[in-house]
Amino acid sequence: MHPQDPQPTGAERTPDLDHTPAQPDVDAHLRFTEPPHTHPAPQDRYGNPLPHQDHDDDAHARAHAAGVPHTHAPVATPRRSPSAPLRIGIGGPVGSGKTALVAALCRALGPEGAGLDMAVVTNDIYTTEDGDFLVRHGVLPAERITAVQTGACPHTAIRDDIAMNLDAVEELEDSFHPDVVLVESGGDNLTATFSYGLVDAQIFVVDVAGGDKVPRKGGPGVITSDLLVINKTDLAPLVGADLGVMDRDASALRGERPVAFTSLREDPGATPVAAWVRQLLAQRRELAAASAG
Ligand SMILES: Nc1nc2c(ncn2[C@@H]2O[C@H](COP(=O)(O)OP(=O)(O)OP(=O)(O)O)[C@@H](O)[C@H]2O)c(=O)[nH]1
Ligand SMILES: [Mg+2]
Repeated sequence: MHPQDPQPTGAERTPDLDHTPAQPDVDAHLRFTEPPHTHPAPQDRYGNPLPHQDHDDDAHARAHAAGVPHTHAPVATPRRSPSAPLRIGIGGPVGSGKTALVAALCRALGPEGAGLDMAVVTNDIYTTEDGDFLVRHGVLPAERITAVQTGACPHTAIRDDIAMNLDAVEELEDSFHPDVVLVESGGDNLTATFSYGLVDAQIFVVDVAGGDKVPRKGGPGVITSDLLVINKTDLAPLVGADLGVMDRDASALRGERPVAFTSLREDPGATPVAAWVRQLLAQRRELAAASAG
């Protein structure tokens, strides 16, 4: 949190995400009722750093005005032209809630929500299960959802040989010119990450049912993703997971990169994650305007 931010007090107090390791706090998830956001390190279209835009940055200033907890991590930086559709990869272990998060984001950000133009690519090994699920639940028109069958380890298709996914994304972009394309990886392990040749930013989803040790085990997904989502907080009491421990361990490994706690059962619009995406989009648009001007 920036030193000039109003200091929260009492029950609404949010820990300093920038500099102070969080203390164990069983109510940690409550502090993410406001969205986390990141402060991108702006680059021009060739990847050269632009001067740091501090608190005169409009999107950032609005986040300050809303009292949003935030970090100044150099993450979620546009690697491609900031005027191109924002591509967000969603990875994480099997069953952690990736498809549920995609559905939530389509509800919150799509035509029924914030009115953004959306498209989705799902990945399964031999089926089209997740794409079918999203179509069945009507989160977007069917033609905006492409199910890729990877036929191999999910991480291969999002990191090593991204051709199938890239084709699917580009086809959707050519057809619909969406604001945001979500790419859901097949369920994998803690090492799975997306190539930044495929997506602009990546969310890694773990859930509390695997135990509160999961963030501590680290791995590239937990450590380097642009946003770590710890989902199914509603199950924490049932499995004896301490959300404070998860928050402390994740913060220790991730430094300034943000963490959001969600229960998609209780918050079907994934409020903090949707806000993070909107923040990212606003920052990209400002960068696009700055580089056009
Ligand atoms: N209790 C609870 N269940 C959830 C939550 N989010 C997702 N689920 C359930 O968890 C199960 C798995 O969710 P998915 O969204 O399919 O998980 P996934 O990560 O896409 O799974 P794969 O694509 O197979 O790796 C489903 O039955 C969801 O309804 C949550 O926040 N709380
Ligand atoms: Mg899925």
